[in-house]
Amino acid sequence: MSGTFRFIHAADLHIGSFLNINGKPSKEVQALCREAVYNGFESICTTAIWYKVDFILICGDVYDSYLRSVRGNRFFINQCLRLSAINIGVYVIYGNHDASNEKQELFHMPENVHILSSNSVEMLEIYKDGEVIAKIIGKSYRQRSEREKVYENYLLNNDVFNIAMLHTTLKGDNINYIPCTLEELKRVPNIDYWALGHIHKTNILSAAKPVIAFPGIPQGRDMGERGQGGVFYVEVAKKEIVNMEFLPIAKVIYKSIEIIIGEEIEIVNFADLMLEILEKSKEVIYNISEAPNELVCSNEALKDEFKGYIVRLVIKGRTQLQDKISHMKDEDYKQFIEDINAELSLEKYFLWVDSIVFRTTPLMKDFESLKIQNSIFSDLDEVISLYGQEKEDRIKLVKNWGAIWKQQIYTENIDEDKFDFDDELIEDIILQARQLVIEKLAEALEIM
Ligand SMILES: [Mn+2]
Repeated sequence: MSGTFRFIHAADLHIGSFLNINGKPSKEVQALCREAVYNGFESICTTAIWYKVDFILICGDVYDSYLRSVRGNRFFINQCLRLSAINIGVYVIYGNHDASNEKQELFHMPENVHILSSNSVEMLEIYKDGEVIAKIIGKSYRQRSEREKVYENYLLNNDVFNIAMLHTTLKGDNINYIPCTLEELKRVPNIDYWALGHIHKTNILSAAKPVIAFPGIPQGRDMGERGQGGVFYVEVAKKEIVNMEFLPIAKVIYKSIEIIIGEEIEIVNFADLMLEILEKSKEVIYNISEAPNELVCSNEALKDEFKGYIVRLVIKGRTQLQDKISHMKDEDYKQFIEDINAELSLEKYFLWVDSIVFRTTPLMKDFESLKIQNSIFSDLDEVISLYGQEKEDRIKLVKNWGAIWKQQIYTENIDEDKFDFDDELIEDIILQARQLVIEKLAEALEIM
């Protein structure tokens, strides 16, 4: 059919970076962590060939650093050459991590690779069977930060399917990575598809015309980049999107697993705790084959390449072990994790426990009976309730914790000297503070 084509929308490859993992996993897992980001791009190209797409879009951060390594550059080119052999085009804008910075490419790019200019907005016409089927418009970053609202110059007429590429935080007040809002993008006329990059989490912000979407990072590299990574696959016929899917790419997934102890079986020692952890972890391993992906996908071929999970265990619940847990020495903590990982050695998929976060509380009289005994406990609950989600008091509370805390949700320009936080962590801190106050009060009032 005339005007029918398909493409893949990817972003944030970060070639040159590796997966963070604690402890000493097997050599195979270590090698996997070193290679996973490279493998991710290779899988994207294999997928493109498998799905016979016409072109691939890469919306910024091809490389992890603008000092593109020889290896990274070579790898990118070699993969693009595979696509060139069957006429698949590659359209790239550079982002903050690989801003062009007037630096020369280390090698010549193959003819199928088109890197959009960093000097001015560039528009390319895409031909198929001698006809223009689409236009692609965009601009590469010149520096590590770009504050110009480039998308205001994304001006196209309405004759074919128009794709706009943009590397942005999609926040009106962010001056480093092109300030813009969803509404501003929607106001740009005649754009059918906004191919965004920069945010490492998959997010479809507008599902109808214009589609506005972040594919996220294809292969997460730390606990901040949890969940299945992948790309979008889009089919267009007669200027309309007729199919859009998320295709998983990541071979290794970072995951947080919550385990609540003490509900069914009483945990009296660390051996009990370990058994409980092993049981829950194995459930995760054996469920992988059923549903490793949260989003719709039909990428059966790649499912077989899935390798495993790097997990953070969050242990919650009431336990008589609380005293021992809170006085656990660093070396005992490390040994405990090592023992768990030894027990979980390679199944069909690996599961590596990277860290354990204890959010347990001691066994004690239930809170309702404490409230009856002393009204101070009701007062405590009232105070705590002031800090519910996104209230002014809560914002004040976090401010009071000091400048050492900094929300770094975009995993860009991470400030290593600051504690990163999210809503989940705030909840945890409040919960623990509440618990501590209850314990101390009960102790002081001698009602334990
Ligand atoms: Mn990025």
